[in-house]
Amino acid sequence: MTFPATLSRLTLSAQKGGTGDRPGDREGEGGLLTQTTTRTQRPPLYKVLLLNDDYTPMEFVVHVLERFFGINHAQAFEIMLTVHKKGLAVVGVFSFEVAETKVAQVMDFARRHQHPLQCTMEKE
Ligand code: TYC
Repeated sequence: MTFPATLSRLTLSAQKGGTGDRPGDREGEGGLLTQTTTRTQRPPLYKVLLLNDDYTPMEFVVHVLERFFGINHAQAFEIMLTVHKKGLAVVGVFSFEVAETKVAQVMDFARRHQHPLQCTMEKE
């Protein structure tokens, strides 16, 4: 996956463009030099959200956070409680592909265990 670059072109007006000594010089073409700067953009990031429900066991959610997000037990328990009390929490921020994979892994794991746990992603 590649990300777009921002190109900005600065045109320098000059009566004479270069000496003609170097291959890039364009003497005899109106005396204009162009300079292009390239900025590589950062890839967009995506928040992965875990949603509360009334049925998924708390210990299952803690296990999901440990297993798929590498979160230690104490922090996983805290995040689970935040979701339980507030309705949702951000459990990580990733590239599109990684976020998509985490969401799919969590949704599949929950489905296989017949829990209604929901996991989604949104652009940061
Ligand atoms: N609310 C659930 C319960 O009381 C626990 C829970 C927490 C469920 C977080 C989902 O993402 C969740 N068993």
